[in-house]
Amino acid sequence: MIRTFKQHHLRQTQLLDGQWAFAADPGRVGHERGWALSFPETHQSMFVPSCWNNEWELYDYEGVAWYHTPFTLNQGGPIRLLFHGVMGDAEIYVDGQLTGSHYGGFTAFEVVIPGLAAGVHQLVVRTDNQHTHQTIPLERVDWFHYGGIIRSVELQELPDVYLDKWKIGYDLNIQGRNANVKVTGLLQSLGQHEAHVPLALSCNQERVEACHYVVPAGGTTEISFEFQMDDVRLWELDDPNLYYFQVSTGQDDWIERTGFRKVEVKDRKVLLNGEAVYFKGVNRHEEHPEWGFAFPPKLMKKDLDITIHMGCNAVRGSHYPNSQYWLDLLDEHGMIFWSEIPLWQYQTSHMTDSVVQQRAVHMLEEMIEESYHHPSILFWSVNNECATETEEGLAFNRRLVQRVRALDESRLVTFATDRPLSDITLSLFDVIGINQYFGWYGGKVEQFEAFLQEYKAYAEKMASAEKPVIMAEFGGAGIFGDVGWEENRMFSEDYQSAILESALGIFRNDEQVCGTFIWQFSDVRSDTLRFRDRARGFNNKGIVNEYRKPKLAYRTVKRIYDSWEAGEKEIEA
Ligand code: ADA
Repeated sequence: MIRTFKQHHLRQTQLLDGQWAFAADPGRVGHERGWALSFPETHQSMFVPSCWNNEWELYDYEGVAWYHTPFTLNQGGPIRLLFHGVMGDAEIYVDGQLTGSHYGGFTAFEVVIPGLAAGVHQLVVRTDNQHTHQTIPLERVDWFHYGGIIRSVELQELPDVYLDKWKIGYDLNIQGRNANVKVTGLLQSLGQHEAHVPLALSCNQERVEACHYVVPAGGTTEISFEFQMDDVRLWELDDPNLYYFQVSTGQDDWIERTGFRKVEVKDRKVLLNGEAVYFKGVNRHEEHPEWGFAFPPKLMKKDLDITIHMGCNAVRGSHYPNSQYWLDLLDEHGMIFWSEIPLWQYQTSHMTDSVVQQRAVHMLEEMIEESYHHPSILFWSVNNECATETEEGLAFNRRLVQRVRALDESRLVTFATDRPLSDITLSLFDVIGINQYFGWYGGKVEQFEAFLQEYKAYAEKMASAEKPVIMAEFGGAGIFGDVGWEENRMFSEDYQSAILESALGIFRNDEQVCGTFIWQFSDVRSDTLRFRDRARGFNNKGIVNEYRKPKLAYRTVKRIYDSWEAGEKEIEA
């Protein structure tokens, strides 16, 4: 499952998911031995999508691996292979030929082949999830570097003229409930002859426009439709209306879904459709001990049910772009999402490295392009806990923020800083995310109060006092089942719950704070090689454990979040 709705009725698509041949390549000999053309006979089988670190003997494996599957085309012609997520550096071979490559684990990429004969073909993927000082994320992170083809692989058979890069943008007038909508895209020809193509656009199955276009042989025709929509039903948290747009040529089609809503910042508040929202959130890794990053749709629904039951209205997708199915669920349930790239704890040496810079920009571009239509996403976040007190950090983040704004003016740009009292990048952002762990890594939880005062003074000095603050991470670890009589005993469920209760109370009473994202939703597997102090090999700050069993903190947070209303009125009450 890729989306919760069908994106094509006409375009022939098939999922290539299932058992593929698999060979780990710790010695990196596959190229030399020609595995792209002749796969090693001593292979094992591996389910796609999945993470190899959930399989026998590959628990800790980080490095190169090769995958192979045959696929069959009933008719010859152009094809598009769509990889929804391959960890690391990927190379794609069809019938032994290198046909595409991609860097970065959490965003989709495609390989278009203009002509392939009917019959059976061989698809080989080589992927390398070795992490270094130039990868995103870096080698040292506080989660696990799962490897593999983590999301579905799709084979699409394309007509000679196909639809590509379609996008829905709009300007919304909230009072008038109308929108100027712009739908743009390309007609791409892979054919030998000029083509005359009919094109129809509809919204919720009602025809909006229909025209004919000429597409030169092997060329591209750009299309743009602009029209006004009246009586628009907004995407609201308690009434998340969604609109389906369909473009069709009669031979090819593209269906996308979006919602109409406006997000802006005013007087230290984030406004959604003109109303202040208080974010009752959690940080969630899209990870599970049995599936790694290949998180099954059924469990996504379960995580969604748990977060809604807990009284949340927002999730931070820490620390990488999440799958489209999850975002679809959030869209459908009126939940807010903060989306980010895994730029986690980069120091100046990393941020001045041109390879890192280029990869980061590219990941942002891919994240925004892939997830652009989800109304649930209000925030694009460009980094987490990087050296943003330095000039190098400032220059790098300026570049990232500019790129995000150039691609999407309709959302807020944010980041999560763990050095808020010396951060020199505050002015770049719409909303300031702060990560602080008083009561856990040092100090007492009550210190949050004084800290927020200090931050206020610092933000004034940095001409950023009007920017809303989100407490993007805070919390402590609690080992599931470890409850007792002692007060403030670290790692007990009791102490974890106490930290969250006090912290949430302090944040809710501070007028510059407009939301709280608890660290974290569930316990996640950590990297014991590089993070040696993580008990059980997990980051235990989840308010549910890795199997989604609630800890005491879960019940505490539910009680608190349920007692908060989302709007501004209640803050004053
Ligand atoms: C950081 C980081 C998280 C997690 C957390 C913790 O703030 O952003 O990914 O590692 O600390 O548990 O210490």
